[in-house]
Amino acid sequence: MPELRTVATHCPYCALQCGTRLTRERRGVSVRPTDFPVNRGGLCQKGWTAPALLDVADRLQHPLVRRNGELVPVDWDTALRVVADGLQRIRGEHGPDAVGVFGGGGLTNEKAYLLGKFARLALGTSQIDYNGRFCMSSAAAAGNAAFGVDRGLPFPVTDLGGADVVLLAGANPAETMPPLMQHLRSARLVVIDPRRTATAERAALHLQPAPGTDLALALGLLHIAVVDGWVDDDYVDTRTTGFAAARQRAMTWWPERVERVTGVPVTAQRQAVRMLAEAGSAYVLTGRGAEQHSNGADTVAGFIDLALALGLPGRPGRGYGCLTGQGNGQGGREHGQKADQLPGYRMIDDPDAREHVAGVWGVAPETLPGPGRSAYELLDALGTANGPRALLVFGSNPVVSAPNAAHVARRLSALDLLVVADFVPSETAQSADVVLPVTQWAEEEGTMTNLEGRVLRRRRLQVPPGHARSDLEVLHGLAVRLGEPGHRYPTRPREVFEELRRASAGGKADYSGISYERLDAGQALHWPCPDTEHPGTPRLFLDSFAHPDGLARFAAVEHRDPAETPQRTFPLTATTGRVLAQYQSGAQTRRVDELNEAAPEPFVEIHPDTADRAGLTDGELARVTSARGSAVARVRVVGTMRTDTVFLPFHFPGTGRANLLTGDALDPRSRMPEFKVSAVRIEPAREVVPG
Ligand SMILES: Nc1nc2c(c(=O)[nH]1)N[C@H]1C(S)=C(S)[C@@H](COP(=O)(O)OP(=O)(O)OC[C@H]3O[C@@H](n4cnc5c(=O)[nH]c(N)nc54)[C@H](O)[C@@H]3O)O[C@H]1N2
Ligand SMILES: Nc1nc2c(c(=O)[nH]1)N[C@H]1C(S)=C(S)[C@@H](COP(=O)(O)OP(=O)(O)OC[C@H]3O[C@@H](n4cnc5c(=O)[nH]c(N)nc54)[C@H](O)[C@@H]3O)O[C@H]1N2
Ligand code: SF4
Ligand SMILES: [Mo]
Repeated sequence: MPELRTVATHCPYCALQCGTRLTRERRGVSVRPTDFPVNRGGLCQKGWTAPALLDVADRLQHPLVRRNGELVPVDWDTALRVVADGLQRIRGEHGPDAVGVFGGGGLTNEKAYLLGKFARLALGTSQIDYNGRFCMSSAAAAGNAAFGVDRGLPFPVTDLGGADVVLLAGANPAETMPPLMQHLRSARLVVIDPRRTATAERAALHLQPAPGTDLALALGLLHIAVVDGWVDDDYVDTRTTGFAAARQRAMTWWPERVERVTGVPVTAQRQAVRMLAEAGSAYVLTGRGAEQHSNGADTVAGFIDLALALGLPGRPGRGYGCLTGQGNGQGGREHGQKADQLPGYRMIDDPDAREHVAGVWGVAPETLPGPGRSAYELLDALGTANGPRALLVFGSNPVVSAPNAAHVARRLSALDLLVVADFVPSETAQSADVVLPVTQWAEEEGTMTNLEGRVLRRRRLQVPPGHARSDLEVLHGLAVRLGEPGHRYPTRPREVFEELRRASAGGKADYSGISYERLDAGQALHWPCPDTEHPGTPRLFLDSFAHPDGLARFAAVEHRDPAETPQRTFPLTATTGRVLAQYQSGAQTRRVDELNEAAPEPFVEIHPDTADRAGLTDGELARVTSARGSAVARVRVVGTMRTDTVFLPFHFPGTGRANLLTGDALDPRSRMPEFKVSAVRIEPAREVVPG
């Protein structure tokens, strides 16, 4: 394909997928925002600086194989043969489940689809999951249970522009999706966040609960809605089921009890409910702050219950949604890279689903493996007696981003074979046995599905440097060396998409009516889109919910404490999250000078009194310690913090990893780790004997 001078595409980072136009200038690639509806001419600092990613100094340009402890450049055939031989040997000795695959929510739809197919067919393994488990799984579990389908926002972002009131539970879009804030300009915001974030600064009402207590708060808000007479009885009767049981649970959460557990004053609780109930147009949105808990799925269910009681979901100008995170966080969870799923958001243990997908793949249904382990459980099992002995990583950097990170790094090093496909030497790639250099956004074609369920085209501007190949070519190359027919693993994204359309047909996330032609003609297509005349579905649930009876389900949920609560040795709660200028594990953004200058190092936010008691002053290094270990970070004294809580961003490597603190507790339903609560103590780093 020739190089172009300019293309319309989308930002490589988050799920907002801001529209951009890239142009090749004499001095490199320049980016401009387009008038795309989600960003309408806006970009955040990461989007503006994204072209720098295309030529970072240590861009991977050759396959690397570890020899005598060193990663050395080799040609592609050698690298792929080393991988294929290793996989064959391990499979031969230990069976197909001895090979694991770890995918990512940043992969295009085509890559996510082909990765799932490759795992189930070429490797025959059940052991595939992806980093979206750390991101979307709690909201997905609760959304599926309540509505019968899981799409982050069941309405376009632009609908928020007409809102009077928006409740944001554990989301900080002023830093994590800045251009989204223009759609919230005319709304009064209710923000639930233990920290006074940039988003909370814009709020009409900021509720500041202790981390891990959101479910008590949600139950308390439902309690107030019932007692103060705000429940929309008509809607509850005609569009939902299960209210009586949910209501009964909420009745024990009277406001004073909620205040004792969460720290949110009774008056503020009442005000929040009144604001939502009295608004003509109101939305409830959740983010990772409410979701990344060992009770994350129930917590989201609690907020959905509140939204249902107030009659919001599935009505024009109202709704519930979850702010999906990664660039293809939505599509990434629909095409079969999740342990329990097949394409079209089908379940892998459903006989009809297996038959349909096996038919498209041209194999017998019984050859498809069953469900595998969830992301953390997969990482935790690596190199153990029953766990995988080889792992292929496509699109994640778990050495930095997985919970209990020191343990995960040990598990990775216990493998016989670790293979990482990436375009930069991430911390995980640096510890691999084989590193495969791949193309990135502006060097490839494909589709992404943004947080509104809208399918978008990623377009190629230029050729990759050196010997980088696309992930699709890598999968093809490995598959044929494993003895698979090559035609099963097309390398042209459009061909993969055509197959994905057929595989998704009739599923919940039905893409069968979506084509590159329609997308290239500028059509806005939100799934489900079951045929080529279908206009797509920007708004779900307006007539009915996706359960067979058309009704939404209340969930009768009960609050429980996080896996760890503060006690004598670890008297504080550490929570974690994001800053504007860094993205995720930082593998990409820490390589962009302007972003690194804006957010150069790990830090810990702490209340002045708490800092005083710990003998800490602003700007010095602190050691934060949990039952797992310690992280070192620079102290930021912040007057608006809760005195019982500290905050660390998770974007930094080495001893600054926030995930050295986080533990192995998982939500029983979604298998989401408890990223947002660890019991810790904090002390000056200089007084601690290194070791
Ligand atoms: N700049 C930037 N933008 C990003 C990303 C990034 O890494 N950097 N990542 C993208 C991805 S993948 C995702 S998932 C999204 C995430 O987007 P957000 O959900 O907005 O991000 P977080 O910072 O993880 O969490 C949001 C807030 O939750 C709060 N919080 C912590 N504990 C609790 C709690 O117990 N209860 C409540 N209610 N709140 C709590 C934190 O203080 C934080 O302000 O962002 C996307 N956009
Ligand atoms: N403590 C704490 N930990 C967290 C969170 C938190 O809030 N707190 N949030 C969690 C959440 S929500 C998320 S989403 C995860 C994210 O954490 P990670 O999964 O580590 O995400 P990234 O840093 O985006 O890593 C993606 C890697 O894949 C590479 N990559 C990008 N695109 C492609 C591609 O198309 N192909 C290939 N082969 N490689 C690609 C990038 O260069 C990078 O090295 O972190 C989780 N970890
Ligand atoms: S908000 Fe997300 S998609 Fe938009 S420019 Fe920033 S990182 Fe890119
Ligand atoms: Mo995420």
